[in-house]
Amino acid sequence: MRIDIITVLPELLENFTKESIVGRAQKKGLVEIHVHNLRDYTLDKWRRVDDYPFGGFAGMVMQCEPIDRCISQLKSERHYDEVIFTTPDGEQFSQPMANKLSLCGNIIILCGHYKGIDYRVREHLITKEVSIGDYVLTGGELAAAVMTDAIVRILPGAIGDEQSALSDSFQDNLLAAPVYTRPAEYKDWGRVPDVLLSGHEARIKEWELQQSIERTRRLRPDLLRGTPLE
Ligand code: 6GU
Repeated sequence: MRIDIITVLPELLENFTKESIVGRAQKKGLVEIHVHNLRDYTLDKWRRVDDYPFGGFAGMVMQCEPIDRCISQLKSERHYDEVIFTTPDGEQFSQPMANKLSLCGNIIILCGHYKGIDYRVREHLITKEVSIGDYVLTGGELAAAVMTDAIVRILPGAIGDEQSALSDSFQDNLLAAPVYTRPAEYKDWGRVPDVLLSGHEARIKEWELQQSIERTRRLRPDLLRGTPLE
């Protein structure tokens, strides 16, 4: 898989893509992440990529030309399954969307900024508009990082234990069960549940499922609406 991220703040994303599971997935050859500085694609001698909005509204608007030049260049090199724009008025990002995007060959993520982008870009170049939640960020870079992280970590082989991505909270619409590690007793904070120390695999699985259901009912009953567990 290949993810191309277009941004006016490449420094914000460069470290993120090198670190942790995303960094390791790249070294393993599971994904290539390329960060492009939008300013490298403007013909403006001041390297400006935004301008005042027609109509006299407040704020600045990202111009068509640098975005068009950058995306056209990428598209001339390979096929892209999606050209995503990060925007608070987009479709809400979710685990099913991450799952679907992780099956793509190549995607572009264009990070929104300022008051927005010239609407013609959205009509002519963008195939999918995505928000990561109902709050406003100063730019789309953190949203692009969130999406990239969620997509890359479920690529087969990205996480050491293949099982563990599938047993995540949300992967089956249930929150994950609590986990513990050594020591089995710490201060007076209570013991790790006996069943986890029993070595009885079937009983442990049963406990894990019961915990998941109980925590989901208590913390996120909305996830169970319309299911037999409601
Ligand atoms: Cl994708 N962008 C911005 N600027 N704010 C957001 C967002 C995206 N998702 C939630 N808030």
